[in-house]
Amino acid sequence: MRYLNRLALGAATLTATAAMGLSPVYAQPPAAMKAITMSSASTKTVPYPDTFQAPSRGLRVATFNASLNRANQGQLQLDLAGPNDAQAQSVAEVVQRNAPDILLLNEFDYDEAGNAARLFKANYLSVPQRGQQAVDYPYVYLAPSNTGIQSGADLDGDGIIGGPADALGYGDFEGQFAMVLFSKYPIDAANARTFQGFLWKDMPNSQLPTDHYGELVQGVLPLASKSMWDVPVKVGAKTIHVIAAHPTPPVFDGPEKRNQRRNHDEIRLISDYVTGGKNADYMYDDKGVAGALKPGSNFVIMGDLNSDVSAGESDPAAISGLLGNPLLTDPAPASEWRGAADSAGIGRGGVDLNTLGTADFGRGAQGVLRVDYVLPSATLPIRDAGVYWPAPGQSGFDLVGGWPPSSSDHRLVWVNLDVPV
Ligand SMILES: [Ca+2]
Repeated sequence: MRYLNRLALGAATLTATAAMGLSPVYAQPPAAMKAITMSSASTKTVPYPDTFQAPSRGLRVATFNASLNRANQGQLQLDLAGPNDAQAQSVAEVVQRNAPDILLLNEFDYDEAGNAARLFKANYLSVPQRGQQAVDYPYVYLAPSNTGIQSGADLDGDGIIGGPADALGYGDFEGQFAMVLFSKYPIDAANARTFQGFLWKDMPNSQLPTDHYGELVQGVLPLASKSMWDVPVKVGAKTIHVIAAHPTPPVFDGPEKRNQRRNHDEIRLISDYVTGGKNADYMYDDKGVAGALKPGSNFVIMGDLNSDVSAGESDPAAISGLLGNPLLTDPAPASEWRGAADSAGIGRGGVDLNTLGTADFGRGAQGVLRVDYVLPSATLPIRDAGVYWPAPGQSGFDLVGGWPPSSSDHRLVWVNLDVPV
């Protein structure tokens, strides 16, 4: 998530960089910062494979916050209309090197026709990036997001109505920071469920800040900052439910802690959904169907959950509860590079050497946190898991090193499941 970077840029800068065809977020970093980044190569290096095309890996599922969001509606489609967007190339190369069978991308701007997803497939994933093998995903799922939909109320309490922080989910336009699911296996879209419209006030014992949000606001405010999906994927004889979400970052709060609380409850919704039973009877999907996932279902929770159990500004209770849910397995994937925390420099508030880290928010921010998760149900045996975070000197480092990295501030997280394919 690059709110900080984007907010730090003035409108004039945005306009100028847009006119040059550059994404402002990916403008070249100051040389000094780059030098500091590159000088951290003293970290130990370990062998890192060029590719994960192992023949006996089982089913690979992965989540990746790809930062393929843009400042203006339609810009992502323009950027992807040709094959030369440098950031999209880097993202595609990360995907190709890991070659997941089922892939969730967070922060992928939504358009109803799915043009951006189609263009990303045709012009990037289908094109070998620097010698990698192309990847093909015949099945794609996308759905609307609450981001950028104006609430008509002053949600952030700054005395002004309008702007990204007054939208139902933070965003400059409808569908910014949305998500998309790619799959090599058939997606049962007819039986997919979405929870975009579920109202926060309808969660029992929620953390909804009722002092901050009046009754009128409570009547329209959804819990999901984007959405929560249950997308069934048919893999051989099995149906695996991909539970996808991207809870709001627990930052940019006032004393009411509205975002921290929403993040907590968005994660709790996921845990309640896969747990089911009486405690989950409260939830209803966008078709009006009540209730949670059927007990005994195979599922994989995927997404940037914006919460680390041990660092950052989230309330760790929800993520701790989710990771401890006995119905799922936390594979706790680590990156091979123990020095991953050094990629953006120093000053990371006690989370040096966070080997479970999946995102680097940089110096002066929150440093390296574990926020991206792939959590399979206990019914699905796990072979192995990892975070794609090559070290300096290793193949692929230039995709994730430097500041900002050429691909994303997040890393791809993968899990290999022992599922017949
Ligand atoms: Ca406002």
